[in-house]
Amino acid sequence: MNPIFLPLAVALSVSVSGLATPAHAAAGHGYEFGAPGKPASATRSIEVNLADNYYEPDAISVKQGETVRFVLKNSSEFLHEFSIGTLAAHTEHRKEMAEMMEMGMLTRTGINPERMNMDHSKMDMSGMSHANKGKDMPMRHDDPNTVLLAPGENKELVWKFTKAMEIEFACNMPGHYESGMLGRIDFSK
Ligand SMILES: [Cu+2]
Repeated sequence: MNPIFLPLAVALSVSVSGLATPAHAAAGHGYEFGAPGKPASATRSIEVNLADNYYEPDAISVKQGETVRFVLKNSSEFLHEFSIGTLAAHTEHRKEMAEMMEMGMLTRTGINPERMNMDHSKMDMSGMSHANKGKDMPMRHDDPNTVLLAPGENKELVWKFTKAMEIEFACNMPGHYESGMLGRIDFSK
């Protein structure tokens, strides 16, 4: 297995015969501050606009125990991320995103499926027919605290905030966080 692929699999999983799943689990991706929420349990929606390179709003307030439905819209011309996490997790995730950019799996405007297929073929997928590659290995982004939005795209993320701690939402595309694409999450009583 390409050693570079392992962190990538965590951030931007591909369903490769379940390979991504054990890697994911082994990385111990529990979230101390919360968990993916059920849409039906959401008590509130928060709309967040993703722009170049900032969020509107750039701060939100949540209650401990609350499930929030984030309604996300990328109104810009570039690929952006909405990821909820600790500062340390975001720092790690930025390294993974930088690697994905270097490998051409991500570009400034989107995900590169051709490059993704190339990387699959390095992972003993050589026996599979080309047709199956496309069909059986759809790319999915299954880190449940993170979504990637292509230009113009709308997505939702439902999150249950279980523990008040220092977290933020952030875009870890190279250079974006550094230029201010992050948002504060405050816990209210
Ligand atoms: Cu961004």
